Amino acid sequence: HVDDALSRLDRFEIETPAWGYADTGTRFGKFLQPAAARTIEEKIEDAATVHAFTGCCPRMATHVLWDFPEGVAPAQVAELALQEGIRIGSINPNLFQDQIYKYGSAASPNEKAREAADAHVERSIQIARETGSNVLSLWFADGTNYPAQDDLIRRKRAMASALHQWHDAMPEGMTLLVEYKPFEPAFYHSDIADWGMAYTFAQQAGARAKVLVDTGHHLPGANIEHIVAFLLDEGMLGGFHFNDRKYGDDDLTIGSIDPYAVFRIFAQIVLADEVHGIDTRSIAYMIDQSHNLKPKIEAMVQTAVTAQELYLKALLIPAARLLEAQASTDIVGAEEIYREAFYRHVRGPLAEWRRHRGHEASPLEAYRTSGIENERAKIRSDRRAAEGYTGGDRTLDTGLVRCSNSRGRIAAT
Ligand code: PSV
Ligand code: MN
Repeated sequence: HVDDALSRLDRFEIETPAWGYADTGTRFGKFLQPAAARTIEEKIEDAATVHAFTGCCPRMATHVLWDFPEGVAPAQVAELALQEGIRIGSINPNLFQDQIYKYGSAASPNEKAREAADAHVERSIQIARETGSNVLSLWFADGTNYPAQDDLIRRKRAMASALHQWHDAMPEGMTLLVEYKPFEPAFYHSDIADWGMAYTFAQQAGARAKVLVDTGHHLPGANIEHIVAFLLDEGMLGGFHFNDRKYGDDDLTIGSIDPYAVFRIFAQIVLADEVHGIDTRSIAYMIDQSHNLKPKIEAMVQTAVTAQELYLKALLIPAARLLEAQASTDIVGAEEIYREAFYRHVRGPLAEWRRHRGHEASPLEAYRTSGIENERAKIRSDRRAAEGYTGGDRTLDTGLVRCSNSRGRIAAT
């Protein structure tokens, strides 16, 4: 059974986020790391390093505003990624940072804001075409902060109509992912607050729209694996943003707070496939973590490896035995099957499996002893100093520094 489970791990690819390699912070401040990436080239370099050490992170998600400032040719970015050994993954429009979005984007009462959102998403779709990406991933900061601030039904209709229009503007093979989040930055209502709203919007948008489950975007106590099972059976689970949370959406490392919850999510995916024959192959697994304090690459390697470990444990659940226990209402027996799989030692078999595939047996240890972090810190500090960059003044690195020609790679057109 272990070998069988391991062979299924081959198909488990995890996308890492470009924004997770840059300096980020909270709304109270941003603390810089000398090795953090600032340009798209540096982010690609880091994502490629994560893939080189783990062998399971072949794509990097990009954020349009931060990674494709006007003047940067998307095809060249895709080409550079290829040269480094990865591909450009999901394209994430930014519908929240510009002043025009003060009252929202697609649901804003301001027509100019809705038009800006349309134009930005159109451009994002074009970038997806040019980079060879087939996933357009939408997260909205849209919402209100005060009771009575706006008309909730008007906003709902405006959101639905925008999503429908954007869905239809996508080329054939592209998927639209609709992400939900209960609160923040909006603190009274969010226009897509939970999975039910994301599901409804996705259905109304069209056949290629699916729900994106960001594990950190649930109110305390929500049963995420139940949501996952429900969406799977409806054919509406588009993908995940992995992270963990303690209180609210806080970008903690997946499994760092509640690994058993992550295991239970993976268990639903494995059982949907094994017991119900549901096709789970097109689920997009993506990390959405911006680490303010952990070194970025280490955090990303640690996250990918943790996800592999927990997924493998779920793959080790003996589905037939579980079904038997469930059918005979042997509740304790059924739960013990979960627990046995969860407490299995998987690091040994995983190391062996990696070695066979020519990867590092222990990716995190290998990276930590590689000296890359220090080397990159030195190169990037010097580069920053030469460019007179100080940073630290904004809570989010917009990455709006134009990719420089001087390093001779991505030409600004
Ligand atoms: C903000 O909450 C967020 O973390 C969402 O989860 C998005 O997926 C991500 O930023 C990128 O826009
Ligand atoms: Mn997310």
